[in-house]
Amino acid sequence: MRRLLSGFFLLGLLSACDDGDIIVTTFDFENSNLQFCDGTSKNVFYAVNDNDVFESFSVEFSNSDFSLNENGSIREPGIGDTISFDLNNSNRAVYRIYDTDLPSGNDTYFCSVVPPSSPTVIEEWVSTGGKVVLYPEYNDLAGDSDIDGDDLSNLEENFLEEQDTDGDGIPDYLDIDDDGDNVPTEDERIVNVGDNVNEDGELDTDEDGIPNYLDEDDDNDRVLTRFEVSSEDPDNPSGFSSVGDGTANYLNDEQTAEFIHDEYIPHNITRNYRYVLRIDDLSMGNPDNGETIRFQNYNLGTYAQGGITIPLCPSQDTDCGDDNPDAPDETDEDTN
Ligand SMILES: [Ca+2]
Ligand SMILES: [Ca+2]
Ligand SMILES: [Ca+2]
Ligand SMILES: [Ca+2]
Repeated sequence: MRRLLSGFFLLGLLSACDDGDIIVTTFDFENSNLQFCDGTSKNVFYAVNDNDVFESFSVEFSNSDFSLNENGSIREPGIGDTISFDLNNSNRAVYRIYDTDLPSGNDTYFCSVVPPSSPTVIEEWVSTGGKVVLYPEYNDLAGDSDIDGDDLSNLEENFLEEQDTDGDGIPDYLDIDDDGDNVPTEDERIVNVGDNVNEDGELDTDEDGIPNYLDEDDDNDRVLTRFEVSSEDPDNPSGFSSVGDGTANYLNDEQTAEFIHDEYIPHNITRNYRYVLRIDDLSMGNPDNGETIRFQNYNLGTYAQGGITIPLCPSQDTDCGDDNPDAPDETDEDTN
């Protein structure tokens, strides 16, 4: 095991300073995909390597912000919120080498009050100083991602320019209803046999070149699609049809009945993000031999979370956020 450890040191060794300490700026666990568990007395981010050497690197800490909710996610992301804490007696980073691989279900090993007796730890390094910095960032900003699920990629919705067709403060790449007419973009892109399309092949009922999903008056009858509704169902243009063939009024320029209202369909979306974990000025000590390793900025890796609901409100919808009907709130007093 001594040989293994020496090799491990040499890999990351860039320079050595003069008073016995070794300074390294890379490490085998950097940029790992992290796992997370919350035990009764601590939370743990960790990474495991079961290839040539059976080893792990973990960060144990107590912080009430980091407990899993019933959905298995950490908490509402606060993009831009950096969380940091010092490594000390209760918050610590631990590097271990084992005699064999860890059992499946690593959470048990890292988060149990009494860890399993196997595998045996044959080498252990514990932090003697450092500052953990955790920051969340979105993980879905690639050009070919489709954050709002309307089948148009971020790039196709001009996400770099933050295009906002309906001016509701929600850029198109995050907006499930890009023209604000209460018909979801996803639905306004369904082309059936016989439908009019524009030169891009997009549904364009009134053939003005503007696809329905970006057209606030889809049939060009001078009544906005969002108002071609019934008073019983004011936020659903698709549900209002007054002729026998089932065509909704908003797609029929001979029907101009309107109902003025200020209803908006829910705009919440789900997003993927990740926590990036970095440790500044990390020093790791080996109690067995008194050796110390130092790292200036140790980028341990990222912990990814997907499918997190992000509440969004069109700026014109003044009621939005007060009584979200999708929120499980049993105390919500709804007068309807
Ligand atoms: Ca969109
Ligand atoms: Ca729409
Ligand atoms: Ca059109
Ligand atoms: Ca219309």
